Amino acid sequence: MNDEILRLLHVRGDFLSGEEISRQLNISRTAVWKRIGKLKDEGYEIESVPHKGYRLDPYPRGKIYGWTLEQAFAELNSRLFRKLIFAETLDSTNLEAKRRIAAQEEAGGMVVVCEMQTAGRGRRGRSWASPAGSGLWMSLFLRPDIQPSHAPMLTLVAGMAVRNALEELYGLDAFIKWPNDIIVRDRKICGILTEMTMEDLEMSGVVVGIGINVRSGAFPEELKDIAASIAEESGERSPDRAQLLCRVLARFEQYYETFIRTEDLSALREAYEAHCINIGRTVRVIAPAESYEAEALGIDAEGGLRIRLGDGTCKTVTSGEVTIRGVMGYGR
Ligand code: BT5
Repeated sequence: MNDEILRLLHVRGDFLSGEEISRQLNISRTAVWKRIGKLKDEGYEIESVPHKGYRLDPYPRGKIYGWTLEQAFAELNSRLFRKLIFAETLDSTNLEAKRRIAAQEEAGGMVVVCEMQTAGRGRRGRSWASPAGSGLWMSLFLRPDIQPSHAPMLTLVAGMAVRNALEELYGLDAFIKWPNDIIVRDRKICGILTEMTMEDLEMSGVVVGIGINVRSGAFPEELKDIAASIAEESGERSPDRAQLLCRVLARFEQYYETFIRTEDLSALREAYEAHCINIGRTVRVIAPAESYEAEALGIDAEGGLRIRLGDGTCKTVTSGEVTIRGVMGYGR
């Protein structure tokens, strides 16, 4: 019933009287009033004005509406992304994508989005804070015909897509911190987690999880100094997450096509390096057995980071092997 009220308000797009709702749904005016109250408690931004009725804010600040995403997704008319799944709450969009893939034969091109993750995941068992109303938490499922060793390159492809979208939509001066973070003013605005799916011991597909912070008010205290968000950085009161989703998908598709054509990052390398915050700077390389400083020179066609050590020798490190830290601040 609450869904029906929402649909009526959505279709109307303007004020709809309590009387009209009660007539259409065959419930009492008091029942309408109570249900509207409940929907507001759930975060739906519904304005109530005496003698006019109720109006659903079409550009909500605090909540993603599933149909707004669906509509924007349909209009995107992507060749690559064919299916959108939206849920209010999930443990993790990556886990949900993997469950769906395991349960049924999913074609590639599925996108999973949710409003809130209860167990958002970072790399190496770390967690990703994903409160409601705070971000765009999404996973892309793809079935690229590539060698499994090339799957991690999709993290870099996704990073380029997000960086670009943030600059285009909000004018943010966003940088990529190799391999998987997007940084604005020295704080992390987006993290990416790429995982492979397996079938009969072979790679069957890739799940690219992307978390973009839209508003940081609800973040835990310990993230205050390390997390950035679109609202905070751009001053935009209500970043439209449907628009953001579509822009990220569109840019991803564009870079992905180039990636698939060459099956590596050779054609994207220059563009990646142009926005990678580490290049030309000293980084701390943290490997399981040792940690040292080096100069980051660029990336190679496989997405590894090329570095120069103190003694002048050059080598390439991969994201599976090492973690990189800026020497001054988060990215620098
Ligand atoms: C990442 O891991 O940066 C990958 C994050 C991927 C999140 C997306 S959301 C949709 C999809 N579904 C999932 O379950 N995950 C993906 P890592 O490099 O390990 O960074 C994790 C670290 O970032 C944590 O240990 C915190 O220090 C910090 N962190 C946690 N939440 C954050 C947030 N919302 N914003 C900025 N930093 C955060």
